[in-house]
Amino acid sequence: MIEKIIENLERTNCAKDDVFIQAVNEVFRSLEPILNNDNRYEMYAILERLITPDRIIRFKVQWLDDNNKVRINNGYRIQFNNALGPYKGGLRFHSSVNSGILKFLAFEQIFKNSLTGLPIGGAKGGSDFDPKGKSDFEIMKFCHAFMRGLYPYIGARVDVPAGDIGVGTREIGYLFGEYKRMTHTYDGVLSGKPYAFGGSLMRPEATGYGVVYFASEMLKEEYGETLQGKTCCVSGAGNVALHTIEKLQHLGANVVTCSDSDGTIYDPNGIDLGLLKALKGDGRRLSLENYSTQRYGSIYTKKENYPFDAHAVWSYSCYAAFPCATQNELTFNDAHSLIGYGVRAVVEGANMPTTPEAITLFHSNNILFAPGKASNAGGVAVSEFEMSQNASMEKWEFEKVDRKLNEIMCQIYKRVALTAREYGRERNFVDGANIAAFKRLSEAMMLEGV
Ligand code: NDP
Ligand code: 2IT
Repeated sequence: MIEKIIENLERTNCAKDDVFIQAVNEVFRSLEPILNNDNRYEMYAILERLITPDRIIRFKVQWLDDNNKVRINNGYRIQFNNALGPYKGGLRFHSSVNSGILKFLAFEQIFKNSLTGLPIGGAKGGSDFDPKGKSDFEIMKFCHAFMRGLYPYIGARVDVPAGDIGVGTREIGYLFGEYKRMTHTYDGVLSGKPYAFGGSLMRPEATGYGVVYFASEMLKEEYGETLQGKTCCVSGAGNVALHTIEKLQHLGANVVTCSDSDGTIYDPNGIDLGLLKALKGDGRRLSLENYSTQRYGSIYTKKENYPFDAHAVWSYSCYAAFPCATQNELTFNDAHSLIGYGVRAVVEGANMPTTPEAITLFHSNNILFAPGKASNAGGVAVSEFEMSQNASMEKWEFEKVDRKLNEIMCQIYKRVALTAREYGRERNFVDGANIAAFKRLSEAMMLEGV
């Protein structure tokens, strides 16, 4: 059955859908043990319905740059599935964005959101707008124009977008301002808002902190170990990477790497987070080369000086690796290198950063591997906390959000590990996550009827 559905998917989708097909393949391969035991999945065509988005919205975004030149971009929102609650998921602004990448992200999001146990469906959106080199005013004008295309399709009980690559608190603030002007309503239609108007404390930190909470629980349960004193490699230098590094450092780990699309920093004395934030925090995008000129003992490797299909950031000895930049950034060659250097655990902060071949290699070498849909779910979980706070007009303390985030990450780990064991896939957290998420989602779809 799975083969036929994938064949059909490959036939009906276009070349840029390769990452979407990769994500579907990964999920479906995990589901074999559960599909064989229950013919209701076939009767309700659950798999076919799961890979078909409810709605793909595409709109034109026209705006004026600082020279008053007219610029045009594509805007998208893919509302994939709302069986469990309002559509929920981030917006990505990056030159690589197209409908295939957003379909993969929205598809992953429905499983991630299911795993949280919270009442949220899955969606993703964004634009091929490239924020690099744009002035603050240009970012603002673009966000306003983007929202003018998006606002008819979203709502606090309909679809609640948030941030992703290229979209942080600043962009969400501009998007919210325009939504308010267009609709005359002041409600929680976006999450990740500035604290001044409805944002939750800890949403900026949530994804990265959640990744480390998940890792700590997994390492405690599986190895009886902690991150204290351990060497860790992190990739990326954006929202997720910065807060993953921050929490790892709180727990006494030594983080020795970070990276961006142009290169990698190796700092054996431990990343200087203050310096890194000065270069990359709050949407800043200064080159990491500046880090090496300002920090004695650190080494910068430019991307073009590194062999094809391998990445400098994974060429160092570490106990745990945290890919936190983008999809398919940790390849088979990288996995081989990490294993050679003695890595014990790989915990995804980004969405699908590890290629299928690399995951197989980790599994066959008994390396603990945590898939992003489980380990990076802390961001969307705190987004849902923000929706709750907005709906009840409450403001929760930092400590309360932090405690609830920690609890939810530990619960996700337990759900994933127990499900893997129950289906004879002990320590295979990819299968555990996919099966656990699928069970909750498919039950809801069957209860709602066709
Ligand atoms: P940011 O835009 O804040 O940071 C992205 C980082 O990744 C930047 O350092 C960027 O470098 C780097 N990067 C982007 N594309 C590439 C590339 N092709 N090669 C190498 N480096 C690259 O995004 P986030 O930190 O928010 O997102 C990172 C990942 O985490 C994404 O996969 C996202 O989907 C996922 N995620 C984000 C959540 C959130 O709450 N923000 C929640 C859950 C998952 P440069 O600036 O040079 O492009
Ligand atoms: O991939 C993700 O989970 C996000 N970008 C965050 C989504 C959200 O709604 O907070």
